[in-house]
Amino acid sequence: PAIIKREDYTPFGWVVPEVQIEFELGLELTRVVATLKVERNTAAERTPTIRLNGDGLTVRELQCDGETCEGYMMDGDDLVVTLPGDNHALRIVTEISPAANSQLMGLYASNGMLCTQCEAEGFRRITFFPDRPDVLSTYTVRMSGPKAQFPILLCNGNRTATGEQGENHWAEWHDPWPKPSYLFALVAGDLVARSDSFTTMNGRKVELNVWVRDGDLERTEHAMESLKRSMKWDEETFGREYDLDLFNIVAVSDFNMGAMENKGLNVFNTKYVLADPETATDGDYDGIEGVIGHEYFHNWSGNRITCRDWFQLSLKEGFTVLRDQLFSQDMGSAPVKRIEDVRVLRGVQFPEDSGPLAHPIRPDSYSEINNFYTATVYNKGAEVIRMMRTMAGEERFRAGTDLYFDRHDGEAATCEDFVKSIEDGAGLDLEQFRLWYSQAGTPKVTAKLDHSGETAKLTLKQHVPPTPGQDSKRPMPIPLKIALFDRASGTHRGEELVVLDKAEDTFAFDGFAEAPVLSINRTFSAPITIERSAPREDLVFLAAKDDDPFARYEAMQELMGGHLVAAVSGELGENERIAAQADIARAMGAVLVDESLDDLMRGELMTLPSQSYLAEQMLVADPTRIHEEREALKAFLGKELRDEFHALYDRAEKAPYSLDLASRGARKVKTLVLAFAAASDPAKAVELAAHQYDNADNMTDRQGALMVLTGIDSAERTGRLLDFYNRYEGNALVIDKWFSLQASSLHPNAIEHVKALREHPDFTLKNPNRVRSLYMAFAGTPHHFHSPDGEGYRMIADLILELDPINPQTAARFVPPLGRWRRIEPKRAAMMREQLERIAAAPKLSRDTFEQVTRSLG
Ligand code: HT7
Ligand code: ZN
Repeated sequence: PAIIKREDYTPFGWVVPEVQIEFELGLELTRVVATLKVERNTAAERTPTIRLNGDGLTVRELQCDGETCEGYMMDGDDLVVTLPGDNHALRIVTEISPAANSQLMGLYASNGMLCTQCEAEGFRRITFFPDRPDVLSTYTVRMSGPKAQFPILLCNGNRTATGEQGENHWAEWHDPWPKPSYLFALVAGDLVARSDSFTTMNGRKVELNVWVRDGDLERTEHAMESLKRSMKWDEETFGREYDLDLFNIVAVSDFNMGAMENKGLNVFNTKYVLADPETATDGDYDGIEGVIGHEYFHNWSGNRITCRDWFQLSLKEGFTVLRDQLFSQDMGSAPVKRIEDVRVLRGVQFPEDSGPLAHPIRPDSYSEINNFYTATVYNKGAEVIRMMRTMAGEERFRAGTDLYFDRHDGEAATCEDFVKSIEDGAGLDLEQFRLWYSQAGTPKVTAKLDHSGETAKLTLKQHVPPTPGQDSKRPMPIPLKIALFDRASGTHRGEELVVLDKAEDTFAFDGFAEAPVLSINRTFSAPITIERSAPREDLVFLAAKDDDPFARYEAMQELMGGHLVAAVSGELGENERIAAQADIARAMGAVLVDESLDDLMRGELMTLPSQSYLAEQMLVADPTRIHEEREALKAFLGKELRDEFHALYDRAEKAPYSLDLASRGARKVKTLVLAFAAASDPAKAVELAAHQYDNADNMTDRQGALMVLTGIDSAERTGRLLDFYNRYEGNALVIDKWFSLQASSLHPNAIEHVKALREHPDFTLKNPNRVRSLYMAFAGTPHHFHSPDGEGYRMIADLILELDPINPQTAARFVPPLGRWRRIEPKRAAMMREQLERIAAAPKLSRDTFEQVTRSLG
């Protein structure tokens, strides 16, 4: 397959100011008549032809300026038409079969309704079109179809006319905002709406609808409230006002990703819309708020200003992730949200950055763009912009974003345009900072604090590791928030921001009669790893005293992580183990009883470093050993702090259900206590978890209890799993949880369970949520995926081969776990490679999977 390079960008030879499309809708057959007004782009090189992208389409009819056109040819899937003049009208007729579209890209059928997904290159599966983000057009759409089957007809923009014709009806929609084809959307189906309105800062009344299937309406209140909060927050925080009179959200159950920001018509995975206390966890509620916010914020960062080409994806995604993170911080607990975001970064993006699929946030080349919707482009992209915000300060950063929105409104822009706007608006010099856009890899910073006389000297060294295609790197500017604590008083004299922009630098701090305790990378001010050999007593100190909640969390992670890495490596003597465990228990014990902490934050401090984060800290990991040591530490703490854990549980159990932070915190610590009990006293854990399950009045408690029970062989396990299934049979999102819990459990036979679940009548490869619920949960559980006999790898490879012809985008997302082979002990690494080679040898692979597999084999 062809490699597309960023440096090869050239503007398109034509502009397409207006598009009119008529859809005659049917599940089996939809006829599409597109009329494109095309004009030569005077800013581009003159060309005798226009290339219209297609994917699996055939031309039924083609007219140019009202006459049948013969002057065209097919080049692969694309239609190339010869155009003599400077202005033409092209009329193209295509026919597509939504019911046969299992890729869920373009126009497809889901549960009897029709919907579209056009980002990144789905529009070319509907009609021939210059399907690239720098071609902006206004769209007028007329759709018609059987009224009984599709009573609701939706599209971008505003509805301008409707009518009926026998059993059919039609609607016409017009979107006044020029947009690229990837933002086009159409929905037709039997839907009902929760309706509301929002009045913008300039008094525009916007009609809001959340469309779902009949029966789901009750579960849309949180989505609607989240939408209104997002609209208000974007006005207050970024000065952004909504720009149409109507905003529609539609929930669909077959969807490749979380949601899609189509102009005025966001399409959502049901997972990010539907919630009530009985069926959704606190995490689900947060996910809905975050994704509703994310898609809404795209209206400015993505739609009003879009991307020039797909290499600039982080321009819209990195910035919008930052915006949704800041929104969620403001809506709930800011420190806990920051910790959660860092956990995702470390758990998903750091491994990506240190593996064969590493790429800069602005990639240089791709074969299949779907493979670049990554944690690097999204989450590291957000961190890079967050660093600019940290260096500029909130006010100057806002001046920078204001300038960006003013300067580039209506354009298809680049990452460079964004950086330049922040540079000019915030008054920052970002010359060297631009390296964050071009260099991949997570920088390692070594920190050493020396003390002599009255001076503390901090020596920082940075190293950006080599990544595929980038052997040597230049030092990058790394903004580090630091504080130096006085041991006796437990206070510091103010946080400072140091920017390390050289390979090595030293920063001196005077006035310290005694060696201070260093708190570094506070709030996780830079997406890097810190290497330092902090004495354990300093970490215990920071875990108890640091006034930055993130740094407190970090101290606990370092304390536990340092011990676990040493234990796994086999370097730990018995005395050292005892001493380390005692220090961890001391720190954890203090966390359990600290009255200044809220339970949400307490829960973070109680959380052990994840298996994948621990593996990331080792050159070559043995997943079984990591799992054993991690469980051993849980068991030790569970025994050592048994009384404190039980006291905490008893207190938390009394909190009545509500969505406020205190009540959520209580639920979080309860399930954490159960997990410690499961490791230290399984019989007690079963008793407590069964009780929690039976008495739960909400899904967070019920799922937490079932998670613990699923890991322990017992009659209670069998009974409650059966109860859960029977209770929620028919509710797809909850049954997804049932699959996930079993696939990610601590139970030693989880692989067998997954195999059996694959044959369950509710399992289907056609629904991405269901596939992910079983297999992503499994692949994300290292002690099962890395089963020593290689069975986990074989299962995932089988899945990829089976899923690839059905839904290549989803299939390709299962390749990265196998691609980690270089960082796994040699015996397993060989088996992982073997499976990658088996996939690569398949006679017919999608471009998506082929690219991921070949890059992973390196
Ligand atoms: N911009 C969207 C990304 C997307 C997508 C969504 C659904 C299905 C396929 C997709 N391909 C790309 C979602 C977002 O980041 O907001
Ligand atoms: Zn997005």
